Amino acid sequence: MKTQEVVNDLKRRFPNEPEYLQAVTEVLESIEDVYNEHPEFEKANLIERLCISDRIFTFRVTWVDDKGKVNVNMGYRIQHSNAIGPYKGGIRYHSSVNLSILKFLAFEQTFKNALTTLPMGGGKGGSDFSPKGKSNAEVMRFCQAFILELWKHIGADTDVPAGDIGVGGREVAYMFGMYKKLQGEFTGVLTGKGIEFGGSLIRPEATGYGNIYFLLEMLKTKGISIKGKKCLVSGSGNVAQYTCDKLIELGAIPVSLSDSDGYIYDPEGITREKLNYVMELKNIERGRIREYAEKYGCKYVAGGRVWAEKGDIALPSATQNEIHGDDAKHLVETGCIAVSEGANMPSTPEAIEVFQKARILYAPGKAANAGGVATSGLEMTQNSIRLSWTSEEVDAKLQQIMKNIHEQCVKYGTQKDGYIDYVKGANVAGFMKVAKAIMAQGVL
Ligand code: NDP
Ligand code: 2IT
Repeated sequence: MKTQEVVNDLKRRFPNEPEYLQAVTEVLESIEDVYNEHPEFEKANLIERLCISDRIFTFRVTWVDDKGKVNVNMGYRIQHSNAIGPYKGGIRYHSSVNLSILKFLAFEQTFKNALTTLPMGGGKGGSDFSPKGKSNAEVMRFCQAFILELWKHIGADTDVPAGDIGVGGREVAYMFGMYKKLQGEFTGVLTGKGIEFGGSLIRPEATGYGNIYFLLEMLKTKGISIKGKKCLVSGSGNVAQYTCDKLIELGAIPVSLSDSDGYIYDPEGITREKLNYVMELKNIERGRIREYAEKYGCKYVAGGRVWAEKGDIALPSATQNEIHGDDAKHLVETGCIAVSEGANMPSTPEAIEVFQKARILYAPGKAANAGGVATSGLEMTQNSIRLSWTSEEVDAKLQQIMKNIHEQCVKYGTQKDGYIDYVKGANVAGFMKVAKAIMAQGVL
């Protein structure tokens, strides 16, 4: 297999899908050597079978807004691979959602889920519907209309969706309620459910906490403490909030947050009290991060990205391709020692190259943010055994899983000079597990 040949072929077949091609290229470049050591993989055409999703559902979602207007959005679910378990992955509601973005996410999810050590395949879904500015009733009607189409394709043992951008506890609950009504069964079909109806403790916190647990493992390889480190965090949603929460608990100093309108920079640090305000602002009032700057009198940059500031550690937690090559150069030049990705594919290939050339600690999302889906896996386990574990139990399992993912990265990614290439480590470890499962199950 030659990466460039495969990518050229995929480019010809999917010319308008840059994010998908970006994610595939990165994985193929990482695995090229190990793949070529296994001629049986090539014989089984494993590459095409891994890059092309099992199936993709595309549908129209029709819903009525508060003014009585009938609206139409696109709906999608990508069932990428169920080689190692039921399809599993979040649902994204954002105006930018298209097939390319969901295909990249479903592809990445497959390897990420393999890394968690839990039996979950890869999938992703979503819509170009934007919950921003919509009333609760509108969001509910949209979620119900979305599930009215999707319910026949999902199930606790077939495909288990969860949250992602624009889909949090509120949306999961509406979708779960509609699924339950249509199916006539109370099952663990979605994860990220409310605690009263089958959700897991620590699932809301899991992605942000997991990212910091992974970061701690990386820092440990260099004997560096997180205490007192200034941390640039982007986004201000679920992942960003619980990233800040854990940083504060550990004595680090989160100094920034952002949303799609701009960013705030608070050199004094985002304290627990300020974070509580952000949670209220974003999760209940559904306001803009600009309001933080107005309340606490700090800097707000409309349209800017937090990477223009200076920090010891960068924790991108908003969206794909939010760190460009120039941002990466600026971060490295101003003393950033570690980048750990809460978001999926937030660094462009140019940015990754800058981080790795500078030999700083750099963890790709599929390793560092796997704590979210891992805890979804733990929610599925609790649903299956009809029990609920305590926060301490779930948190301990999450910490163990993040440690284990770090170990897999070290095993497969350590270079001759001792530098740990976490991109290679994560991609090779995830790939080998999925590849072995596909090979064992025959040509399907
Ligand atoms: P939320 O919807 O809770 O928050 C997303 C945040 O990112 C918001 O502040 C949003 O701003 C900002 N954002 C979204 N899109 C853009 C954009 N195009 N440009 C600039 N800012 C943007 O989502 P999550 O916190 O759940 O997700 C954040 C990232 O983490 C995503 O990449 C997601 O795929 C990834 N992730 C999430 C997991 C989870 O468990 N939730 C698990 C693993 C990864 P605004 O409000 O203005 O839209
Ligand atoms: O990108 C991700 O891993 C998620 N959005 C979480 C998926 C899940 O099934 O919990």
